[in-house]
Amino acid sequence: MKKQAFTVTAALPYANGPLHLGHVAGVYLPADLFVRFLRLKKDDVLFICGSDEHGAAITLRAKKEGISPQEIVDKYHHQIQDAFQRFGISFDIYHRTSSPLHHKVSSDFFNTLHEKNAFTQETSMQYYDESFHQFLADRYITGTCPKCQHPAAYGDQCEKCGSDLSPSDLINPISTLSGSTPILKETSHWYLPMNAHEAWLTEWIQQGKLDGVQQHNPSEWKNQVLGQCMSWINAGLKPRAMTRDLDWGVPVPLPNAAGKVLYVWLDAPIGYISATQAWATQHGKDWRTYWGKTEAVDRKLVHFIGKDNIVFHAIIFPILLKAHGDLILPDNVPAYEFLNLEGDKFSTSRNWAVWLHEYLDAYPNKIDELKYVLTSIAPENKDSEFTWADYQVRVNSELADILGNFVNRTIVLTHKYYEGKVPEAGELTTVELALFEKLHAVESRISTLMYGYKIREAQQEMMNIARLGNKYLADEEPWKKLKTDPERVPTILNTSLQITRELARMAQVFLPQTSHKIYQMLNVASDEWNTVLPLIPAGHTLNPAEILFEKISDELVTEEKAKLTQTTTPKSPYPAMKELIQFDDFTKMDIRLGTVLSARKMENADKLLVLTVDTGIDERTIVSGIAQHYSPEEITGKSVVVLMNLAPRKIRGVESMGMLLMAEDTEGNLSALVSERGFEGGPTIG
Ligand code: B3M
Ligand code: ZN
Repeated sequence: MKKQAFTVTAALPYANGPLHLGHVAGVYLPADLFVRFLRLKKDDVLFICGSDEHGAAITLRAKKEGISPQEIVDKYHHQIQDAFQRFGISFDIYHRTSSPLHHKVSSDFFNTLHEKNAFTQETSMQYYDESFHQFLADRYITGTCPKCQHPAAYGDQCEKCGSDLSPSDLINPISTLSGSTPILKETSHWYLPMNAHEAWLTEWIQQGKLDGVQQHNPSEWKNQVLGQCMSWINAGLKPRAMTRDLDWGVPVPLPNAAGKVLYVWLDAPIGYISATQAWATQHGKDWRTYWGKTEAVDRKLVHFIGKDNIVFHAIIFPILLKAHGDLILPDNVPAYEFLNLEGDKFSTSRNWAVWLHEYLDAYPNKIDELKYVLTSIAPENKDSEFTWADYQVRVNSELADILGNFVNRTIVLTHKYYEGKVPEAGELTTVELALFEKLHAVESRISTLMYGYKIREAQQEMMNIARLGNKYLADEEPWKKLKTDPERVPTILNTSLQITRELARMAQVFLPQTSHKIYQMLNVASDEWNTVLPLIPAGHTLNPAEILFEKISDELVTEEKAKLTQTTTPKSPYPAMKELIQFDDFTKMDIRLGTVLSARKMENADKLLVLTVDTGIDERTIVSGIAQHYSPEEITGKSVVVLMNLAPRKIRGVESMGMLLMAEDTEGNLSALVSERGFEGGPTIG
């Protein structure tokens, strides 16, 4: 039989924000457990990930934070990488798509496809923002959804009704750059004629065959993945643009393509290949080993992703891989549904999230607790929900009361009765023999479940080992038998210690730190999977017992829930900051110092003063709403900051030319930005 080997990828997170528990539960943790299992099985495996640093997801975030796209990706790449590392996600490499290597690999990939005539070039009319001289990516256009009338749908999707849209579907489109109505302008792009690939895709997805040769077993694919793929294909695949007019991304490596970059969903999956190349170079290996099959090795490509990425990994990327040639297509695409949080969707903009890095900061010693809970509720086949109360129950009544309790009793009793030395087992009874048989069955069930991506159930099987152990101790009651049947006690504890060792072996996949602690208590080195579990010899000395899991307090639950509500309904006395403006917006303002020559109250208006201000270039009238903060006498003679070029406006019949700049405190008191120094000739301070 061919040896099987794996190249496992986890979706490249956009480097546009931190990771939350939804990302972790629905991609990275299951991928990591799968890989840890394969490594323990001594399968050949490479685990690939990295930051996705291109596309509108990045440029929009940069616009929002008022910094450059490069600064955005640098900031979040490092934050994400650090959180993965602290949480113990064991990628072989965490690469990034802004790297020169990735730019080269994806350009070469594009060129290969271009040379093979995999693309067609087409012109079309696309929305263009005239004031920004820019074609608008789908996400830069908002408008009314044609299906549900939601007024703030995006050019690619309506987040209210979930419809996939294209910008031309939107009613009253608006550019988010300028707020104005974009015009349609001709542009030319390279398209992937997906329609031309329907026939082989159908055979490949439904039967797992490529050119008649069996590649994978479709019955191992999740129903949702098969279902989504077939509904795309049945609806008819359309040509899809693989390039964009954008100034951020991998430039299209062809003449006459200035200002055009590769579509992010073209370059991002190629990121798996460039990351492999980076790793291979570092380790003196040939990257092709991980992307090809040989006579001897059946290499399986596995993509762990969220359900919103299915079409890209199960349809578009396979078309690209096949068109390129000499590369394997995915063997499976385990896609996860979504995790919700305390009854609501995770939302970055509403800050309705538990952020991974914040959890790690607060609970650096509760990493396995989080892994356990997230795996228990992993959204494998349907959406699921994280709540802090459920977290508490699972840690306290499962990890602490079952697993922790069993290991602790076993070690503590051995210390108490035998000074920490493993007692010699007497003759095993049918109870022990049945128990060992069950252990063996659990081990092989875990193996089957893991190879079938049923990671949640596999973890439950590991817990069943602890349950078996607890029941064994409760049934046998060594603390009573010490008096009634002392001959049996060494056998019971010896057996419990062997169960503990099996638990530690399986926990290497699910609870690595806990496994490490148990091995330490047992004072033995960690075990491989593919061998019969070695027995701990009689007379072997154990280390002292250590508590594996502390109980989660009610206070922790209350505090964490409070944190969620606090950040969504700010108690701050300050109003939220207004939307960011660009430097260009700011420089349009002509701001100067002026001197108030005279001031009077506006008749019949409590709030208004009519001022005559010397601006250096003129004397002008300004009506200002500061009467409740300054009397005419107080303000006369003061230097004030004047916004000079605000369009004139008639206020109660008096034409006001410009505006005084004021600052407002939390009580609503205004103070003029009065200069300490006298006015000398109206310098521009803007
Ligand atoms: N960054 C989308 C996402 O995070 C995208 C995945 C790329 S995988 C090649 O959902
Ligand atoms: Zn809609």
